[in-house]
Amino acid sequence: MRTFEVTAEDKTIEIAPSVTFPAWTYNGRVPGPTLRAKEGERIRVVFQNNGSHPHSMHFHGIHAARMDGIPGAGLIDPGEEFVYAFDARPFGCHLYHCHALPPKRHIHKGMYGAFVIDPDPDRHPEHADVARSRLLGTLDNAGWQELVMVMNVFYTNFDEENEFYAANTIAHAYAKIPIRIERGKPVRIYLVNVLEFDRLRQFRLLPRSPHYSRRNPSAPASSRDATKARLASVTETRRISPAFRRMPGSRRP
Ligand SMILES: [Cu+2]
Repeated sequence: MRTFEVTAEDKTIEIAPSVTFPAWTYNGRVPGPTLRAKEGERIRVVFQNNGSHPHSMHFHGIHAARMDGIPGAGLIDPGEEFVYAFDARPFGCHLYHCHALPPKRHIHKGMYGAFVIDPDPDRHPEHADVARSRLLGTLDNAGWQELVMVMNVFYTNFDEENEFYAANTIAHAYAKIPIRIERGKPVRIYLVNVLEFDRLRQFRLLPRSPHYSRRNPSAPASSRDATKARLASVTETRRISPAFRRMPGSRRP
């Protein structure tokens, strides 16, 4: 059993230097905390609404209808608490978000986050080594560099057209301060796109060097592999795990 505590609260956040945004948040941050569990593990999410509006948590994945976080099933008023309980499945990189009406508004205000379910190696004997590499807490997983990136967007002038595009909220932050990764150690990125109003956006890796490959991260990639891995397109509210070593049979429901 794994328990998470999540509180909804109104909070003004900074989305670019000196640009503030009146957000609705999970745990005071946008995106909300990344919730991670092992496939099949029982999850309890104790959700407290300290915000000014009704809110919920709607998890992508499989669970009972009464745990769906929609009106009548876990959508709660300010001051209330609800406990979502379900088994983590299927494994993969998922999204959770508020499903109060209209969801578009609640998502734009900042109510979303990544929900990662690691595969259980015992359930995937034919891919146990790859599953172990994805399972947090294993030695195999410790050999990876893992990043969570939530691609998000904000409009700040009420026109419902996006002005600030970001990964993890702060516009251009990684352009100014690149993410440092260790050479020779494989990288796995959990990428979630919660873009509103625009349909398509691309995620690009722009390395100069051939140090990565989708098939074997320790081998130099062919230029064809590199091109394929470099450009992954994700559509609105889709999520992918463009790990440079993908798990065969990885399910993306
Ligand atoms: Cu909400």
